[in-house]
Amino acid sequence: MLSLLAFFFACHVAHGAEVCYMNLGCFSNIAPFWGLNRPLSALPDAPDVIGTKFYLNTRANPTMALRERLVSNSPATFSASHFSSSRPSMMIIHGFTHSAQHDWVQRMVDELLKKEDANVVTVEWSEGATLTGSYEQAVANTRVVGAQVAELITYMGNYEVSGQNFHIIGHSLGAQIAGYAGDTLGNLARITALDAAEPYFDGMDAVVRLDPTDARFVDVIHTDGSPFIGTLGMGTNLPIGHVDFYPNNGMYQPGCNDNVVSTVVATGVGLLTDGYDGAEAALACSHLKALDFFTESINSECPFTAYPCESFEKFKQGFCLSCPSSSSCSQMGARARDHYGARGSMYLMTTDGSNGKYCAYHYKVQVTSSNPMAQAAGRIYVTFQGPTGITDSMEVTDDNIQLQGGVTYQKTVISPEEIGDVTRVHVRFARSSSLWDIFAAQYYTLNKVTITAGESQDGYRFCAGDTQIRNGETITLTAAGGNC
Ligand SMILES: [Ca+2]
Repeated sequence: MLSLLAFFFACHVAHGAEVCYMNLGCFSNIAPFWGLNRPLSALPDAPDVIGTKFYLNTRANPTMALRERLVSNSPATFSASHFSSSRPSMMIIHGFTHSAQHDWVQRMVDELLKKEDANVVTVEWSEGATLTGSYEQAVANTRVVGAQVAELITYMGNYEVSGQNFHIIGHSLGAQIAGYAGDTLGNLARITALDAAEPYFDGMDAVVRLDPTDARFVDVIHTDGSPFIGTLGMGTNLPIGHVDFYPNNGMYQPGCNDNVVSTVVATGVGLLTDGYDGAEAALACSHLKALDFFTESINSECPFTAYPCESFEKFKQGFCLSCPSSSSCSQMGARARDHYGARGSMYLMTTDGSNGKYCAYHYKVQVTSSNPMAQAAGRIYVTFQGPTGITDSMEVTDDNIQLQGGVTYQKTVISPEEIGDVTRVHVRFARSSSLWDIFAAQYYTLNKVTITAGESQDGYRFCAGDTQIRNGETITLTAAGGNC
C-alpha cells in the first residue's frame, strides 16, 4: 500500500509544473503545495484572468457607488482618490464565490468607517473565485491575489503606509490570501481571519496556509469548523492564530442547521425561493456568521468577551468564566488587538441574532441544595434581574436528574442585555414526571444561589435559608449577601 502511495506521489510530482507572472513571482504546484491533504493542486490563473482590483472607501466616499480604484505603481490613481497616509489602513478580502460587491462587504465598510475615518480597501477577485471555475482553481488563485495584495501594500510605502500599520480582514479563502500577503511582506501588523477555509489548507505546511508567522497579530474566528467531509463544514477548526475564538464551540451556529440532511433540504428550499443567495444562506449559514460577528463587534457596546478554557463542554458547565489577569481573556472581533497578551483558544456564546444582535453577556449560575434534604428529581430553572434587565428563564440542570443534598449545580448562561448588579433571583422547580421518580420528594430544598458576571467579574450570593420549592412553584430571593 505504502509503495503504491509512493508511486502515486512520484507520478504527480513528475507532472508538477510552474508558472511565473512578471513581478509577482513564480508558482509551482508541487510539494508543499501538493500532498495528501491537497490531492488536486492547480497552477494559479494569470493575473488578467483573475482580474484582481483594489477599491478605496473613506468617510468622504463611503459607498460602493463612490469607491475609487487604486492601482499598484500608479500614482495617478492615488492622487485622484481620497487616500490619506494620516489615516489607519485596512483591507477586506472576500472568499470563494463571493465578490467585493456582496452586501456584507458594504456593511463591514460602513461599521469600520463609523468607528474611525480610515482607508478601507476592498479586494475584488471574484473572477478567480467563481463557482463555475473549480474550488481547487480558486485555491491556487489565492496565491496570486496574495502576491498582488503584498505588491499594493509595498507600493503604499511611497505614501508612508506599510505593512506595519496595516490590518487585513479576510473571509474563508480571503483569510488564506491574507496569510500569503503577510508571509511575503514579513511585517504585517494584523490579520483577522473570518472562518478561514479548511479544504486543501488543513494539514498543509505553514507556508501553504495562514499561521501565526504571517502577521504580528493573527486573530481567528471559527464558526463552521465541523469536518468538511461528512458535514460540509467549510472553515478550519484548528487553532491557526495567536488567538483563536470559538463562539458556540465554533462548529454550528445558533439558528443554523447542524446536520447535513436538514442543511441540504434547507439549501434546496432556499434555491427555489431565493436563488443562489438563498441556497448559500442555508448551505453556508455557519460559515457566514463569522462575518456578522466581526461586523457587529466593530462598534458594539457589548464586548464579545471570550474566555480561555480546556473545551466548550467545560465552558458550558460554568468552569471558565474567570479572567484572573488582564491578559487572560480577550474580546472576539475588532477589539481582539486591545488584548494583545491574551493567547490561545477562547470560548464564548452568542444569541441566534433574532433580536438584531449576536453579542451576549455571560453569567455563571450556581444553585446549591440544602444538606440534608429529601431526595428530589427534576429540573431547576433560574431567572435573575438587575436595574437594567431581566434574563430569560434558564435551566441550570441538564434534563431530569436526581437532585442530591449539599450538591451545587452550575452552568454558564447568557443574556443579550447586561443585567447590572443582580438584585433579584427567581428559582423554579419542575419535578420529574417519570414513573422511575415516583417516590422522589414533591419539593426541592434550596440553600443558596450564586451568580458571577463574566464581563464584570462581580459576584452575587443569595441565601435561601433551606426554602422548600414545590413542583411548578417559583420563589424569589431579594437579599443579596449573607453567609450561607
Ligand atoms: Ca503562512
